[in-house]
Amino acid sequence: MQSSLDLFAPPTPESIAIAPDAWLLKGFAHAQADDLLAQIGQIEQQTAFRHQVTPGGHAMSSAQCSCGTYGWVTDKRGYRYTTEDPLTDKPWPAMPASFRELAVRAAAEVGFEGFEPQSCLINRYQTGAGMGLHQDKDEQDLGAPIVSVTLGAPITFLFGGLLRTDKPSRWLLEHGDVVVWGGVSRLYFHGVAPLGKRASHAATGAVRYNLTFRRVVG
Ligand code: MD6
Ligand code: FE
Repeated sequence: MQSSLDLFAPPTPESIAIAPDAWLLKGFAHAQADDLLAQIGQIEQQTAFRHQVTPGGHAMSSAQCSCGTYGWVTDKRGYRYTTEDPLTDKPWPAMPASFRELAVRAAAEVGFEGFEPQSCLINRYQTGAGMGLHQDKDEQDLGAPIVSVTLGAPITFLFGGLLRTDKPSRWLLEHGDVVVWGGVSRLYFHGVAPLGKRASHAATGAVRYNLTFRRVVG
């Protein structure tokens, strides 16, 4: 008996081009999502989510921590990467192998072979938290892509252009979705709309996590 239609095969993840050299991989991390959330719980025991302060003196609405060789830090002195967590004065928690493998696989899926992330910033959004339009430009290595993973409650992602005034397109990011971008759009402005009052997911309740994998130095 043979059939070309396997009703039990998982759906092939859809890859949607959202800008030049930028893709939304729907559900790409869905099968690993429980493991990723468990790893966040482990990381949280070695560091802590904190509302960092921008150079302008505003506390960010998302709470953040990092894992990997470098962590992203902001305070009144500016934005930068550090090898130590300023809360513990110890190195950031190690990046779990499952995090790295997912990021490498997602990057390769859209043609960025050999991506080796050095940093994973973990953002935690609660109701009303968002992130205004910004560029990711604190990395020395702008040749490498960025891989971003959504876990938990859905949020609206805004993807603009090279100018802050470019009108952003809007994309719903759901549990297990992965965004990969680099190349032409590496410095495009982007952000997320405030997490909606009714946004929730069985695995996290009214919380959304975002993992952002980056290469920091060449
Ligand atoms: C977020 N993400 O999704 C915020 N930056 O919560 C980002 O700022 C971001 O998703 C660079 C690349 C991918 C991203
Ligand atoms: Fe960003």
